[in-house]
Amino acid sequence: MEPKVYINGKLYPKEEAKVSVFDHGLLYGDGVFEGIRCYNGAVFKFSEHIDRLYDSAEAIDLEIGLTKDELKDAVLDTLKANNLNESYIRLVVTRGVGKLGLDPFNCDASQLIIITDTIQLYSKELYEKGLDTIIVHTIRNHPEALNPTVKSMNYLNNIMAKIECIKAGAAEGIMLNKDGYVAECTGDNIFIVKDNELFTPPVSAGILIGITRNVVIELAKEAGITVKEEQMIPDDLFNADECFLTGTAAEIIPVARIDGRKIATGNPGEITLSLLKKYQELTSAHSSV
Ligand code: PXG
Repeated sequence: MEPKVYINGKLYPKEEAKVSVFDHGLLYGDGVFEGIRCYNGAVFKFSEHIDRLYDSAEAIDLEIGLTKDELKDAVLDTLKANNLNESYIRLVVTRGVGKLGLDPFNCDASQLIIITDTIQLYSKELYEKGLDTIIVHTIRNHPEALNPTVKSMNYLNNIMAKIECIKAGAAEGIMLNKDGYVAECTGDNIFIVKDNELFTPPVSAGILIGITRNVVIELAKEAGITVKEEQMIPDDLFNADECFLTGTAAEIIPVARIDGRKIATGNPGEITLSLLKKYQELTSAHSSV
C-alpha cells in the first residue's frame, strides 16, 4: 500500500504530497514540528507532544488553526489510513504560503503536515555497546536569541553541530551553551550517573524539554533514584560513572566515549540498563491515547 501523507485535511499519496516553494517554512524555516512514536497502535505521550507543539507555535506567534482534539484526530486518521501500529509520526506546522520577504503576516493560513513513517537512528549494536560522541564547537542557541525550548523548523544550529560530529566520526555531538555548560545533543537530551545519582542539565541551560527526558526523570524517581537537574561542565561528563542520551527516536541509548574518553563503568551501566528496561516496559504496555 502506498504511504499517505496528510496535508491540511487531505491525504495524498507520498509522491504527491508537496508544498509550495512560497511556503515560509521552506523560505525561512518559519514553523514548528514534533516527532512522536506510536507503539502497539497507541500514541505514546500524545498529549505531552501536542501541548509542546502548541507551546512552540505560540512562542513564534503561529496559529495552528485546529483545536488540540481536532489535531489528535487528524493524527489518528492518518495512522489508520496507513494501517500503522508502530510508527514515527512527524507533525509539521509551517507559516504557510506567502510572498518573498520575512513578514509572516503576509502568509495565508498555516499548513499542517502529518507524516507517518518509521525511524531508526541507531543500530541495535550501539544500544549494547554505546555511542561514540564528541563535544562540538557549535554552541547551542542562546535562549534569548532562539529559545531551544521551541521545537522550530529552524534546526541549523543542530545541523551545524551534527556536521561537526559526523566529520569527526562520532554518532552524536554534545553541545555546550555560551557559558560553557553542557546543554544537550543535536537531537537528544543527555544524562549522567555519578555515585548512583542521576544528573541532567536544567532547562535554563538552554535545551529542548524532551518528553523522553521527562519520562526518564519520572521513572528514576519512582525507582528511588535521586535526580538532580544541575549545571554540568565537560569534566562532569568525563568523570561520570554512566552516560546516556534520550529522545523519542533514540529512546535511551548509552554513551561509550566522549572525545575518545571511555565512560567509567563500561556500557551500558547498571542504572542506564534499569531505566532502559523500565522505559521499554512502559512503551510496550501502554495503551492509552
Ligand atoms: N533535543 C533536541 C534538540 C531534539 O531535537 C530531543 C532533545 C529529544 O526530545 P524528545 O521529546 O524526543 O524526547 C530532540 C528530539 C526528527 C527528529 O527528525 C527530531 C528529534 C530527534 C530525532 C529526530 O523528527 N528531536
